Amino acid sequence: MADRIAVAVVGCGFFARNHLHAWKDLAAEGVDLVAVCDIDPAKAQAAAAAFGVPHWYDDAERMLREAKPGLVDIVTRVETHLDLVERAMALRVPTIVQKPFGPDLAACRVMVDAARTASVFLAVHENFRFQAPMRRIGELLRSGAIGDPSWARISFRTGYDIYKGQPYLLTEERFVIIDLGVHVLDLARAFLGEVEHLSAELQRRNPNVRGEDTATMLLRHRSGAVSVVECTYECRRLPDNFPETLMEIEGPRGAILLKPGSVLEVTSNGAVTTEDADAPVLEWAERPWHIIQESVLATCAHMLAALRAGREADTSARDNFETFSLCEATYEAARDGRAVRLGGSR
Ligand code: NAD
Ligand code: 89Y
Repeated sequence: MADRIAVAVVGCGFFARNHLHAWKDLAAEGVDLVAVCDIDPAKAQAAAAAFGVPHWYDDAERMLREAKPGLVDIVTRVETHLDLVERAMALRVPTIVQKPFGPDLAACRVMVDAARTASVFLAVHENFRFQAPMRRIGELLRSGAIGDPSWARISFRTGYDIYKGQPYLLTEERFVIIDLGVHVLDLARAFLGEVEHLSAELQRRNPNVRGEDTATMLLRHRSGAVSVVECTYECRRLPDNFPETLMEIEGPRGAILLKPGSVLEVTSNGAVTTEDADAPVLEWAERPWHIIQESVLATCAHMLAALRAGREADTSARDNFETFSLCEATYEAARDGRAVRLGGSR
C-alpha cells in the first residue's frame, strides 16, 4: 500500500459532493479526507458531517496552514481560482482546481507560472476526457483501430435545466464556451492534437440568459485533421441526451461513432462492432449525471497516481492552458468574423 495522503477540499457547493464522494472512494488507495472549507461555515460544517471529515474551515489559507494537506482540491467557482491557487502555490501545496481554469488567459498564465516557479503539482479537474466512453475512445485510437484521425464532430447539445443546480450560469457574461466549451474543446485536443487555427460562431438563443448559450467551432489541427466542435444549452430536441457528448471520428482505416446511450460503433478495416461504453452508476451517483460522476472519480484517481509518480497530470495546468487558449480564440474568432491562428505551445 502506498503512503497515505491527506486531501483537503475547498468549496462545498453544488458540485463538491461528487469530489467528496470520490475522495472517500479512494480511501482504499491511501486517501484521507482531512479537511473541508467553504466561506459559508454552514456548508463546510454540513459537508464535514455528511462525509465524516474531521476538520472544517471557513478560510482556505487557514486550512492550508493548519491542516497541512498533501493535496488540495479546489471546487469553487472560477472567480476565486487565481487567488486560491496562488495561496496554495505560495505554501507549496500540490493542487487540483476545477474547470474553467481561470476567468481569462492572463489569469491562467499567472497560475501556470506560479506552479512552475514553485515546482509544485498543479492540475485542472478537466473530467470529460476521463469519462468512460472517452477513455475507451482513447484506447481505440491508441490501438490504431481507425488509423490517425483526420476528421471529427464533437457535439454536446441539450435543453436540460442546468440552471436549477447552477443558477449562476444565468448571469455569466462569457457563458457556454467557458462552462462547456472548455470540455468539448479539450476533447478535440485530446483526440486530434493541437490546433493550428479556429473559426467560430456564437449565439444567444435563450433570451433569459446573459451570455452566449450556443457555440459552433471549426478547427484545423496541426496534424491536418479537421473537427467541428459544438455545444449548446438551448436545444429543444427530444430525447435530450444530457450530459452526453456525442462524437464521430474518422480515420483512414475506419470510424468511431459515440451515439446516445454511450453506444460505441466502431468500424475498423471494414468490420463493424458495437459496444456499450456507458459508465457504471456508482453507489452514490444517479442518472442522468452518472457519466460525469464516474468521471470525477476517474479524474481524482488519475491526479493521485500522477502526483505519486512525480509526473504532471494529463490535464496539468500547462496542458489546460492550451485548452483555455482555444476558448479565448473562439471568442476572438466569433467577434472578428475570421479564423484565429493559435500560438505555439508553452
Ligand atoms: P457553487 O456556487 O454551488 O459552489 C461553490 C462553493 O464555493 C460555494 O459554496 C461558495 O460558498 C464556496 N466558495 C466561494 N469562494 C470560496 C472561497 N474563497 N473559499 C472557500 N469556499 C468558497 O458552484 P458549483 O456548481 O459547485 O461549481 C464549482 C465549480 O465546479 C465551478 O468552477 C464549475 O464550473 C465546476 N463544475 C464542474 C463540473 C464538471 O463536470 N467538471 C460540473 C459542474 C460544475
Ligand atoms: O457545468 C457543466 C459542466 O462542467 O459539466 C456539466 C455541467 O454541470 C452542466 O452542463
